[in-house]
Amino acid sequence: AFNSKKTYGERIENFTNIAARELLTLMERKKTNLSLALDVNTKREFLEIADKVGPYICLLKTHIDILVDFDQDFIEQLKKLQNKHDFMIFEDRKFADIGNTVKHQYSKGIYKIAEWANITNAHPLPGDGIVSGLKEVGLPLGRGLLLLAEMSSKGSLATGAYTEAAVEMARRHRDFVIGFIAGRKLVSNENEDFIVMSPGVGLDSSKDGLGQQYRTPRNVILESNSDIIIVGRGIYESGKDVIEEALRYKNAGWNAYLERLMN
Ligand code: 6AU
Repeated sequence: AFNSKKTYGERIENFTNIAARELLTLMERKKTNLSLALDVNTKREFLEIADKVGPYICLLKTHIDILVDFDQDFIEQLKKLQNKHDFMIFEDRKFADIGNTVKHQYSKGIYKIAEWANITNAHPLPGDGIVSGLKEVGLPLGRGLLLLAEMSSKGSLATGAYTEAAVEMARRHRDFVIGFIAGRKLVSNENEDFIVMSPGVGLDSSKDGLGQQYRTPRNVILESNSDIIIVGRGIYESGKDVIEEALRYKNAGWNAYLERLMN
């Protein structure tokens, strides 16, 4: 069967990368394909929402550089929540420089991303060197990388030949590149598997005022064969209870997946 017809659990064997195997195992165990994009600016808000939503997600997505009060204590608190709720961490760093520079950005500075983020992402724009640089740091630590093959925003330049080149780049680094940020499954060869994560998911609005475009979990998972829905403001800025909203997205994402398996 094609990988979109296989369960998350059945796909573990398609990967050698530790982070990919761990993620698929966790999704199967916790029955969730929901990733929370927690784009808030204070430690207090972040940790409070992460503690509430933690039980319903497979992956907590961070933008570590938007915290106004970041410190080492934040990382310790984050790790505590990770153990308490059993989720993985994805730092949405969108690396975009030459290999030597991203290596430093990934491992050093004040954030030391490689030390705590199971997964991070990069633009394929600079060429293979960006993957090689990140891999030197991340692979020995059991980390995984996603390439931004498409973007959810209006007018994105990541289309057509660029998207195809991203897939080719991923193929050359199968040990470290575990998948893509994209709106749909990009490879439908059953001998080849990549995990696709889709941002721009919302049930109540179709766009924000700054170019973001939203689609439903059903559209993303069932019709476009993506694997993980990334939801931010739809959960924590709806004005409603965050736990109820998280459950709503978790159920929508998981039901779309179950329907895909049965089709
Ligand atoms: O649900 P939202 O719109 O509140 O948040 C979407 C999240 C944000 C973006 O930085 C991120 O998803 N994102 C990405 C990622 C994950 O790489 C790529 C993209 O094309 N669009 C997008 O929104 O944290």
